[in-house]
Amino acid sequence: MKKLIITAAVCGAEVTREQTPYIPITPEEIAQEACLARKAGASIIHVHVRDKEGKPTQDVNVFKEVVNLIRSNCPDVIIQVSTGGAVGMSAQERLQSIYSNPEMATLDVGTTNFGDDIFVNDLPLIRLFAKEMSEKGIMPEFECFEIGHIYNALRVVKEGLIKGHLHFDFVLGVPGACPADVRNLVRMVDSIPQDASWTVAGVGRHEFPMAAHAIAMGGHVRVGLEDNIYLSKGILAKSNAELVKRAVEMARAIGREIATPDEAREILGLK
Ligand code: KMH
Ligand code: ZN
Repeated sequence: MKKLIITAAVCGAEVTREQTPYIPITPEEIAQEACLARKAGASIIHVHVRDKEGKPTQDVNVFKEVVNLIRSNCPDVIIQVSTGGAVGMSAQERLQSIYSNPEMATLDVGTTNFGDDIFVNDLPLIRLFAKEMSEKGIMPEFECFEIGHIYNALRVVKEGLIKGHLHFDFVLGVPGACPADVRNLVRMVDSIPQDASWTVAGVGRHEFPMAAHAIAMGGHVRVGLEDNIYLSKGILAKSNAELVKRAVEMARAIGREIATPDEAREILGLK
């Protein structure tokens, strides 16, 4: 099995200070959490940013500030910015993050129910994001909330908008979207090309059960406060690093080694 790539989704758009005091909000806090997560074993940091009031923003200047802070404090980590932003943002607003010079960006490849809301990712938006990322040499990670989303990704690949190695993230357990169930995961893994790589992000209490399946199946893992704020039932994680450390321990327990950022670059075909 290849070494395990751990992505830390350190902040997200939805989690509030009321839910957990440990969610990083300012650029300094986000960068600090990113670097501690790197030290704990993460090789990719999935980055969202917040405005001064703690609300989600896709402001390119805030992204640049966070990207620069992460690069100066932990230069080797792979930075993956979110183009998902938050529900209700326009496509142009969401796309701003890719102008902060990241190596990777998420590309949400389908519309989905997202709790009480609808997270809109129609094909024209997907094509626009794919084209812009390709032009800038940014590697997309295809965010799939449903199995059908995989086929949207494969469609834009067929249309020539994305070239090179393909990497998917199966986000399972979002209320209203595909449940976090091992049978769903297996079906999704079977639906991507054989030479593609994949990771799984289990939402809420599904974070570690999904990680366990992925570690055993040869996939990769995303953890972090964006997806789950608990270390165990009723116990808040005090940092992203604690969640990363748990994933590292799970992998080591079954003999799977952890990828460094450079090893992750190799696996993902990143230059
Ligand atoms: N905040 C969600 C609506 C992504 O980062 O690309 C979208 C999201 C996915 O988090
Ligand atoms: Zn995200």
